[in-house]
Amino acid sequence: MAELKCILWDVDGTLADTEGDGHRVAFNMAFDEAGHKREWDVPTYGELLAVTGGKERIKFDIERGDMCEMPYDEIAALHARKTEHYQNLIAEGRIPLRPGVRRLLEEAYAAGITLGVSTTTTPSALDALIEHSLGKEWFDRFAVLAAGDIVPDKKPAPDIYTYAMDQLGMKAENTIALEDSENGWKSANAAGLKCVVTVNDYTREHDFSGADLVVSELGEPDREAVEVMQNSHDLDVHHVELKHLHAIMKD
Ligand code: XBP
Ligand code: MG
Repeated sequence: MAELKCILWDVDGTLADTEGDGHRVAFNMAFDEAGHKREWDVPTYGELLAVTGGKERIKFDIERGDMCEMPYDEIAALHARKTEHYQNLIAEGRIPLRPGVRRLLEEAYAAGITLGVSTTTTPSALDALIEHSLGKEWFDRFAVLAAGDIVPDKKPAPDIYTYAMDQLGMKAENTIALEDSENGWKSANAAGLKCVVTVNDYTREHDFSGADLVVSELGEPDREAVEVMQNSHDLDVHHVELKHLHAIMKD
Protein backbone atom coordinates (compact mmCIF):
# COMPACT_ATOMS: atom_id res chain seq x y z
CA MET A 1 0.00 0.00 0.00
CA ALA A 2 1.62 3.23 -1.15
CA GLU A 3 0.76 6.68 -2.39
CA LEU A 4 0.61 7.47 -6.11
CA LYS A 5 3.15 10.19 -6.87
CA CYS A 6 4.22 9.52 -10.44
CA ILE A 7 2.80 8.24 -13.73
CA LEU A 8 5.19 7.09 -16.46
CA TRP A 9 3.66 6.96 -19.92
CA ASP A 10 4.68 4.71 -22.76
CA VAL A 11 4.39 6.44 -26.15
CA ASP A 12 3.77 4.23 -29.18
CA GLY A 13 0.41 2.55 -28.89
CA THR A 14 -0.33 4.23 -25.54
CA LEU A 15 -0.33 8.00 -26.13
CA ALA A 16 -1.31 7.47 -29.77
CA ASP A 17 -1.68 4.70 -32.34
CA THR A 18 1.57 5.62 -34.01
CA GLU A 19 2.71 2.23 -35.24
CA GLY A 20 0.51 1.26 -38.23
CA ASP A 21 0.05 4.67 -39.89
CA GLY A 22 3.16 6.35 -38.55
CA HIS A 23 6.28 4.28 -37.89
CA ARG A 24 5.41 1.49 -40.36
CA VAL A 25 4.72 3.93 -43.18
CA ALA A 26 7.92 5.86 -42.40
CA PHE A 27 10.03 2.68 -42.46
CA ASN A 28 8.59 1.80 -45.88
CA MET A 29 9.27 5.31 -47.21
CA ALA A 30 12.91 5.05 -46.11
CA PHE A 31 13.28 1.56 -47.60
CA ASP A 32 11.82 2.68 -50.92
CA GLU A 33 13.93 5.83 -51.06
CA ALA A 34 17.12 3.81 -50.42
CA GLY A 35 16.19 1.28 -53.14
CA HIS A 36 15.49 -1.62 -50.77
CA LYS A 37 12.92 -4.04 -52.15
CA ARG A 38 11.16 -4.48 -48.85
CA GLU A 39 7.77 -3.34 -47.66
CA TRP A 40 6.45 -4.06 -44.16
CA ASP A 41 2.71 -4.69 -44.54
CA VAL A 42 0.39 -4.51 -41.53
CA PRO A 43 0.62 -8.21 -40.49
CA THR A 44 4.41 -8.32 -41.04
CA TYR A 45 4.82 -5.18 -38.97
CA GLY A 46 2.69 -6.78 -36.24
CA GLU A 47 5.19 -9.67 -36.06
CA LEU A 48 8.13 -7.30 -36.11
CA LEU A 49 6.79 -5.30 -33.17
CA ALA A 50 8.01 -8.17 -30.98
CA VAL A 51 11.41 -6.53 -31.53
CA THR A 52 11.50 -3.15 -29.81
CA GLY A 53 13.48 -0.29 -31.35
CA GLY A 54 13.53 0.64 -35.02
CA LYS A 55 17.20 -0.10 -35.69
CA GLU A 56 16.89 -3.41 -33.85
CA ARG A 57 13.78 -4.23 -35.93
CA ILE A 58 15.60 -3.63 -39.24
CA LYS A 59 18.55 -5.71 -38.00
CA PHE A 60 16.20 -8.56 -37.07
CA ASP A 61 14.56 -8.48 -40.52
CA ILE A 62 18.02 -8.66 -42.14
CA GLU A 63 19.16 -11.50 -39.90
CA ARG A 64 16.08 -13.58 -40.72
CA GLY A 65 16.85 -13.06 -44.43
CA ASP A 66 14.00 -10.71 -45.43
CA MET A 67 16.19 -7.69 -46.16
CA CYS A 68 19.57 -7.52 -47.83
CA GLU A 69 22.72 -7.50 -45.70
CA MET A 70 24.10 -4.07 -44.77
CA PRO A 71 26.63 -2.79 -42.23
CA TYR A 72 25.32 -1.28 -38.99
CA ASP A 73 26.11 2.31 -39.98
CA GLU A 74 23.89 1.85 -43.04
CA ILE A 75 21.10 0.55 -40.78
CA ALA A 76 21.55 3.61 -38.57
CA ALA A 77 21.43 5.96 -41.60
CA LEU A 78 18.33 4.22 -42.96
CA HIS A 79 16.69 4.56 -39.55
CA ALA A 80 17.64 8.24 -39.33
CA ARG A 81 15.79 8.86 -42.63
CA LYS A 82 12.86 6.83 -41.31
CA THR A 83 12.73 9.13 -38.28
CA GLU A 84 12.64 12.19 -40.58
CA HIS A 85 9.75 10.71 -42.54
CA TYR A 86 8.00 9.88 -39.26
CA GLN A 87 8.42 13.44 -38.00
CA ASN A 88 6.89 14.75 -41.24
CA LEU A 89 3.92 12.38 -40.98
CA ILE A 90 3.33 13.48 -37.38
CA ALA A 91 3.65 17.15 -38.38
CA GLU A 92 0.85 16.59 -40.90
CA GLY A 93 -1.36 15.89 -37.87
CA ARG A 94 -2.21 12.37 -39.03
CA ILE A 95 -1.98 10.69 -35.63
CA PRO A 96 -4.36 11.88 -32.89
CA LEU A 97 -4.00 10.99 -29.21
CA ARG A 98 -5.88 7.90 -28.08
CA PRO A 99 -9.21 8.46 -26.28
CA GLY A 100 -8.82 9.64 -22.71
CA VAL A 101 -5.10 10.37 -22.91
CA ARG A 102 -5.38 14.16 -22.78
CA ARG A 103 -8.13 13.96 -20.15
CA LEU A 104 -6.07 11.75 -17.79
CA LEU A 105 -2.87 13.71 -18.41
CA GLU A 106 -4.65 16.98 -17.57
CA GLU A 107 -6.33 15.47 -14.49
CA ALA A 108 -3.03 14.09 -13.16
CA TYR A 109 -1.10 17.29 -13.94
CA ALA A 110 -3.72 19.43 -12.18
CA ALA A 111 -3.49 17.09 -9.17
CA GLY A 112 0.26 17.61 -8.91
CA ILE A 113 1.22 14.07 -9.91
CA THR A 114 4.71 13.89 -11.45
CA LEU A 115 4.43 12.90 -15.11
CA GLY A 116 7.08 11.33 -17.31
CA VAL A 117 7.64 9.35 -20.48
CA SER A 118 9.39 5.97 -20.74
CA THR A 119 9.68 4.85 -24.33
CA THR A 120 11.77 2.85 -26.76
CA THR A 121 11.21 5.46 -29.46
CA THR A 122 13.90 7.80 -30.76
CA PRO A 123 13.86 11.15 -28.86
CA SER A 124 13.24 13.28 -31.97
CA ALA A 125 10.24 11.10 -32.89
CA LEU A 126 8.87 11.61 -29.38
CA ASP A 127 9.44 15.38 -29.64
CA ALA A 128 7.42 15.49 -32.86
CA LEU A 129 4.49 13.72 -31.24
CA ILE A 130 4.55 16.02 -28.22
CA GLU A 131 4.75 19.13 -30.40
CA HIS A 132 2.09 18.20 -32.93
CA SER A 133 -0.32 15.86 -31.13
CA LEU A 134 -0.10 16.91 -27.47
CA GLY A 135 1.02 20.53 -27.48
CA LYS A 136 4.34 22.27 -26.79
CA GLU A 137 3.40 23.05 -23.17
CA TRP A 138 3.87 19.35 -22.42
CA PHE A 139 7.64 19.64 -22.91
CA ASP A 140 7.61 21.43 -19.54
CA ARG A 141 4.83 19.44 -17.96
CA PHE A 142 6.64 16.11 -18.32
CA ALA A 143 9.34 15.98 -15.65
CA VAL A 144 11.36 13.44 -17.63
CA LEU A 145 11.42 12.26 -21.25
CA ALA A 146 13.24 8.92 -21.16
CA ALA A 147 13.59 7.65 -24.72
CA GLY A 148 15.51 5.49 -27.16
CA ASP A 149 19.19 4.63 -26.88
CA ILE A 150 19.66 6.48 -23.57
CA VAL A 151 19.73 3.04 -21.92
CA PRO A 152 21.63 0.03 -23.28
CA ASP A 153 18.71 -2.43 -23.17
CA LYS A 154 15.29 -1.55 -24.55
CA LYS A 155 11.95 -2.95 -23.36
CA PRO A 156 11.22 -5.67 -22.17
CA ALA A 157 14.29 -4.84 -20.05
CA PRO A 158 13.39 -2.59 -17.09
CA ASP A 159 16.17 -0.07 -17.88
CA ILE A 160 14.11 2.77 -19.35
CA TYR A 161 11.71 2.75 -16.37
CA THR A 162 14.57 2.52 -13.88
CA TYR A 163 16.33 5.38 -15.67
CA ALA A 164 13.21 7.59 -15.56
CA MET A 165 12.66 6.93 -11.85
CA ASP A 166 16.32 7.63 -11.08
CA GLN A 167 16.09 10.95 -12.93
CA LEU A 168 12.99 11.87 -10.94
CA GLY A 169 14.14 10.52 -7.59
CA MET A 170 10.96 8.43 -7.52
CA LYS A 171 10.50 5.00 -5.98
CA ALA A 172 8.77 2.16 -7.82
CA GLU A 173 6.20 1.85 -5.01
CA ASN A 174 4.93 5.38 -5.80
CA THR A 175 4.96 5.03 -9.59
CA ILE A 176 2.53 3.50 -12.05
CA ALA A 177 3.16 2.75 -15.74
CA LEU A 178 0.71 3.11 -18.60
CA GLU A 179 1.51 0.66 -21.39
CA ASP A 180 0.00 -1.00 -24.47
CA SER A 181 2.18 -4.04 -25.22
CA GLU A 182 3.55 -7.21 -23.65
CA ASN A 183 7.11 -5.95 -23.94
CA GLY A 184 6.07 -2.69 -22.28
CA TRP A 185 4.22 -4.48 -19.47
CA LYS A 186 7.20 -6.80 -18.90
CA SER A 187 9.54 -3.80 -18.74
CA ALA A 188 7.36 -1.97 -16.21
CA ASN A 189 6.85 -5.12 -14.17
CA ALA A 190 10.58 -5.90 -14.14
CA ALA A 191 11.16 -2.36 -12.81
CA GLY A 192 8.74 -3.16 -9.97
CA LEU A 193 5.91 -0.91 -11.18
CA LYS A 194 2.18 -1.40 -11.16
CA CYS A 195 0.76 -1.10 -14.64
CA VAL A 196 -2.43 -0.21 -16.52
CA VAL A 197 -2.56 -1.51 -20.08
CA THR A 198 -4.63 -0.05 -22.91
CA VAL A 199 -4.57 -2.58 -25.74
CA ASN A 200 -4.74 -1.81 -29.46
CA ASP A 201 -5.17 -3.88 -32.62
CA TYR A 202 -1.52 -4.95 -32.54
CA THR A 203 -1.46 -5.93 -28.86
CA ARG A 204 -4.96 -7.20 -28.02
CA GLU A 205 -3.80 -10.86 -27.96
CA HIS A 206 -0.60 -10.21 -25.97
CA ASP A 207 -0.08 -11.83 -22.56
CA PHE A 208 -0.67 -9.30 -19.78
CA SER A 209 -0.96 -11.83 -16.94
CA GLY A 210 -0.34 -10.02 -13.66
CA ALA A 211 -1.07 -6.50 -14.95
CA ASP A 212 -3.26 -4.43 -12.63
CA LEU A 213 -5.85 -3.33 -15.17
CA VAL A 214 -6.19 -4.13 -18.88
CA VAL A 215 -8.71 -2.10 -20.88
CA SER A 216 -9.51 -1.37 -24.51
CA GLU A 217 -8.67 2.33 -24.02
CA LEU A 218 -8.69 4.97 -21.28
CA GLY A 219 -12.10 6.07 -22.52
CA GLU A 220 -14.14 9.22 -22.03
CA PRO A 221 -17.05 10.05 -19.72
CA ASP A 222 -19.38 10.87 -22.62
CA ARG A 223 -18.60 7.72 -24.62
CA GLU A 224 -19.61 4.11 -24.05
CA ALA A 225 -17.81 2.26 -21.27
CA VAL A 226 -14.40 0.83 -22.04
CA GLU A 227 -13.97 -2.92 -22.40
CA VAL A 228 -12.34 -4.24 -19.22
CA MET A 229 -10.26 -7.32 -20.05
CA GLN A 230 -8.38 -7.82 -16.78
CA ASN A 231 -9.30 -6.22 -13.46
CA SER A 232 -7.05 -7.40 -10.63
CA HIS A 233 -8.36 -4.83 -8.12
CA ASP A 234 -12.12 -5.20 -8.86
CA LEU A 235 -12.42 -1.58 -9.91
CA ASP A 236 -15.64 -0.13 -11.19
CA VAL A 237 -14.49 1.38 -14.49
CA HIS A 238 -16.48 3.23 -17.14
CA HIS A 239 -13.40 5.22 -18.18
CA VAL A 240 -10.01 5.22 -16.47
CA GLU A 241 -9.65 8.11 -14.01
CA LEU A 242 -6.98 9.22 -11.58
CA LYS A 243 -9.03 7.72 -8.72
CA HIS A 244 -8.53 4.27 -10.28
CA LEU A 245 -4.76 4.72 -10.36
CA HIS A 246 -4.83 5.84 -6.71
CA ALA A 247 -6.91 2.76 -5.83
CA ILE A 248 -4.47 0.42 -7.60
CA MET A 249 -1.53 1.88 -5.65
CA LYS A 250 -3.34 1.69 -2.31
CA ASP A 251 -4.54 -1.91 -2.77
C1 XBP B 1 7.75 1.19 -29.59
C2 XBP B 1 8.94 0.75 -30.33
C3 XBP B 1 9.62 1.70 -31.22
C4 XBP B 1 8.78 2.17 -32.38
C5 XBP B 1 9.63 2.75 -33.47
O1 XBP B 1 8.16 1.39 -28.28
O2 XBP B 1 9.37 -0.37 -30.18
O3 XBP B 1 10.76 1.06 -31.72
O4 XBP B 1 8.11 1.06 -32.94
O5 XBP B 1 10.39 3.79 -32.97
P1 XBP B 1 7.29 2.10 -27.13
P2 XBP B 1 11.93 3.97 -33.41
O6 XBP B 1 5.94 1.51 -27.16
O7 XBP B 1 8.10 1.80 -25.93
O8 XBP B 1 7.28 3.55 -27.41
O9 XBP B 1 12.02 3.62 -34.87
O10 XBP B 1 12.21 5.41 -33.12
O11 XBP B 1 12.72 3.00 -32.55
MG1 MG C 1 4.09 0.91 -26.67
